[in-house]
Amino acid sequence: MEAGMPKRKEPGRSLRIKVISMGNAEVGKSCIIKRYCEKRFVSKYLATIGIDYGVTKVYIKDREIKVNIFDMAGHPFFYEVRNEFYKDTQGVILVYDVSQKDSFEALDSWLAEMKQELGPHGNMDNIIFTVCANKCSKVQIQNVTQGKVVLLLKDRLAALY
Ligand SMILES: Nc1nc2c(ncn2[C@@H]2O[C@H](COP(=O)(O)OP(=O)(O)O)[C@@H](O)[C@H]2O)c(=O)[nH]1
Ligand SMILES: [Mg+2]
Repeated sequence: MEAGMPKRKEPGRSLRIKVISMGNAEVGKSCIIKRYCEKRFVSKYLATIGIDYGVTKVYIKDREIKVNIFDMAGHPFFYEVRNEFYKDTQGVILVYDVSQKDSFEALDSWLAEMKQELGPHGNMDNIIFTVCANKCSKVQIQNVTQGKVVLLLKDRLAALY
């Protein structure tokens, strides 16, 4: 290789992982994903139609990991589109808005939708779930306490799966 040429990645060393976002419409799913993948924040609300897509790369121990994020539309209308994207998921970002208690309580039904779409033989044991409390700038009207989040993670997730 010529001196000064950028080193090319070895083919086959790149891993891909699939992550999906779940949560009610307008809780901020698309903003979180755009911020993470494109380092920008969108203050205007642009409703996701069906599915949006974000991609970024991370490096773990020099190994390139391509993170493919499928950003689901939260509106019930898009159920038929969403249900195509649940399978082969390795990571889930569950998002709620700290100022909208309903959006926290809805996380259960998002998990139930996923479970239903994966069917009786779908295995959720190896999927990593992350709960993301968004719009913390509205923290003074926060309706969901940290204790409740712990309860959801410990009891409800364990009971469901
Ligand atoms: N105050 C505040 N607004 C936010 C935050 N994140 C997103 N938003 C706004 O909330 C609205 C909905 O965001 P969006 O990401 O499209 O929601 P989605 O429907 O869950 O994908 C947009 O107007 C965003 O600018 C946040 O952390 N704080
Ligand atoms: Mg969206």
